[in-house]
This record gives sequence, structure tokens and C-alpha cells, in this order.
Amino acid sequence: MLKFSTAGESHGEALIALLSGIPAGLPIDQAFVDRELWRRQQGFGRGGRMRIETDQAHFISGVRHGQTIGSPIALRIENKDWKNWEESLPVGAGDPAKHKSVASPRPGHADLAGALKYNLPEARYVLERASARESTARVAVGAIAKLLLRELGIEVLSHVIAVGGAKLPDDASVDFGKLRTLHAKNEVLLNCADAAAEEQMRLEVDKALRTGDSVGGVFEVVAHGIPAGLGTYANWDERLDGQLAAAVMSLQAVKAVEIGRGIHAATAMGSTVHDEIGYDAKKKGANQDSGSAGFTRASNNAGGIEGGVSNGQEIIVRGYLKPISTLRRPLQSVDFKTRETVKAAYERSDVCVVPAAGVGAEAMVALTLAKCALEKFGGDSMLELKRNFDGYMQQLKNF
Ligand code: EPS
Repeated sequence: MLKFSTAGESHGEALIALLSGIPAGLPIDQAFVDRELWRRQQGFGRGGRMRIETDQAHFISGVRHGQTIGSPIALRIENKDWKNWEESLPVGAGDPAKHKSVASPRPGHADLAGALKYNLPEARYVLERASARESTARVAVGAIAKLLLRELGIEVLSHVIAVGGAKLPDDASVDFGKLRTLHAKNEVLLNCADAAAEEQMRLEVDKALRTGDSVGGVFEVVAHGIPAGLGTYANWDERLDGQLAAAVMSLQAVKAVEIGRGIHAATAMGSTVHDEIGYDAKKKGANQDSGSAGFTRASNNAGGIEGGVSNGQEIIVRGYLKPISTLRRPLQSVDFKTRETVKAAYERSDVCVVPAAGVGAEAMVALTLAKCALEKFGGDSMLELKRNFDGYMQQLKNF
């Protein structure tokens, strides 16, 4: 069973991740893991914090001589900003005069609900754990899931399809090759595959920057090379779409998740939405199509999942991100101490994080797919996993 958890606070000493269930013998490419962390830090609209941090995964256990050994993998990512917070957020009692409180909760953030829940007089500790800084640890373990999926011929990437009112045109064709090109870039503006749309998105972020506002958007995660048969309709909690939706919804600031063209489909006629089925005997034996047993589709509005089961098409998951809730021009709030109407607290923040959230969602999708793949194929070593996987792929070819 693939399981992971994270610990750490935004301005604490470090972030920690623990991942168990990865078979022995998976080569760990440290440069790949760190590049994924770098990708999460990019994008126009990121705040000053990203100039302080250079996120890198320090492996503590579970990896020896460059490979997994079947034991739990523990890793640590340093918060370089910690040196600026050691006195205001000490583990010991410290000097209360140095404490930096969050005196009035920010609408949209966890501040108020968290303070009420944990009976805290103000929101400092709430912010520290609710912050999207935590997604760094998810991206690190997500990178390991991606390395595992790569061994099965599966890749997971994302792109940005909307920032505020600027959108990638509906008819823009972004195939997986274009996503690979985007992924290879060493400079990330808004991670959009269309230069004209990306420029419009840049203007949206610019407007938010100039006006002390923030802006949200939509990212799309695409999983390529998925064979038919991951997930099942047999039990509600084993449906792949349900698992993916929960995984992506759990990311900070995501307020809606869509599989394929789900939102469009809800208001369209069935005849225009469902993906007609064809068959191509030549494709059946070909490697690139072995996952759908030669069956073809005229479209992929289902986003690669029907009945909670992958159908051999690309899996497409979209995440809808609310605008960051910390505003330089804050909204109305109430002072925790006096209960007087005041402006919400402001602390250095990002203005737009849609590309970064897309990278976080890639990690969550990769972890979910890796979990489902391990449930279906099993194996304590990579040799055993690949043998089981190859056997199933042969079965699909023979179908
Ligand atoms: C983040 C780092 C932190 C978070 C930010 C995400 O930056 P800073 O130290 O400047 O506060 O605050 O998360 C949010 C803006 C939020 O509202 O959750 C990161 O590494 O992604």
C-alpha cells in the first residue's frame, strides 16, 4: 500500500515527508526530484519567499546506493527562511515579545476556522501549517511516484489553461509533446503552451500586482501512457476519478476539480459529449496504444476515465484555484483581541500561484496513479512489479 504524510510549518526549520510502499530497486534520480521542486517555485506572480528558498530534497532513509530498498523513504527540505524566524517561532518558550501574531483573520484563508477549531487566540500557528509551503513536501514524494510511473511508461505533466479572465482558447490543441517542451523550459512565465494566451495571463497577474489584489485560475494535469484498468467501479472509494478529485482538491486554494470536460458535459447533450468508439487492428500491437487493446476514441471528453476505471486514453484532471487570500489591499475582518472591525492581516505573499499549484497537482495525480498501479500489479521489487505489469499489458494486447 502506497502511503505518504508530510510535516512542517511554513517558517519552521524544515519540511518533512514520509513515503512507504515503493518497491525495492527503483533508481532515484536526485536531480529529477530537485528539478520538480524548482518547477514548483516558478511562475510570474510568486512572492519574495521564492527568492529566499532553493528547495532541495535531502534523503534520510529508504534510498541506498541510488535505489530504493523497500523501506520507508524519509526526506527533509530545509526552510532557509527559518533563520529569520528562529526567535519568533521557537520550539521552546522563547521571548513572547518576539512573537509575530496574525491579529485579524484573512477571509478565504484557514485563519478564522483554524483559530476557532484549535482554540488559538490568533492565527499564527494556523497560517504556518495551512500555508501552501506544505505542498513542497508533496512535490518531493510525487517526484518519486513519477519515477516509478516512468518505469511503466507513464508520464504526468501540467499546464495552465486560465489565469483570471485570460484563457487558453477552447480549440487550442495542446498534445503531450507540447507539454514535454513546456516542461523542458528553464524559464517559467505562466506555464501556458500558447504564447498569446500566456501574454494575456501575464497582464492579469500584472494588474493584480499593481492593484494590491490577487488572481486565481485553472491548471490541467495530463497523465500519458495509462493502460485501461486502473481504479474500479466495484466500490465507491476505489473509483479512480473519485480518488483523483480528492487528491487534487486537497491542495491549498483548489476549490473545484474537473475530470475531462465534466463542466461542459453537464450542460451539453449526450450525443455531443460521449467519446465514440472505434477499432484499429494495426494499433493493437503497437507499443504506443497497447494500453487500450486497439480500441480508439474520436475524442476524450471523459478525460480517460469511464465508470471510475481508466479506459486507455490520457487522464485529464483540471483544478480550479481561488485567488490567494492574502491581499496587499486587505478585505474587512475583525481583530481577534478587540473584536473591532479592522482590515485583514497582511504578510508577504504570492499574487498568483496557478503554475505552482499545477506542479503540486501533478504530484498528487502521480501519487494516486502510482498507488492504483501498485494495488493492481503489486510487487515488492521493481522486477516483480514490471513482470506483473508486462503480463497484464500482454493480456490487453491479446484481448
Ligand atoms: C509558499 C511559501 C510561503 C507561503 C505561501 C506558499 O511564503 P511566505 O513565507 O512568503 O508566506 O505563505 O503560501 C501562501 C501564500 C498561502 O496563502 O498559503 C510556498 O513555498 O509555496
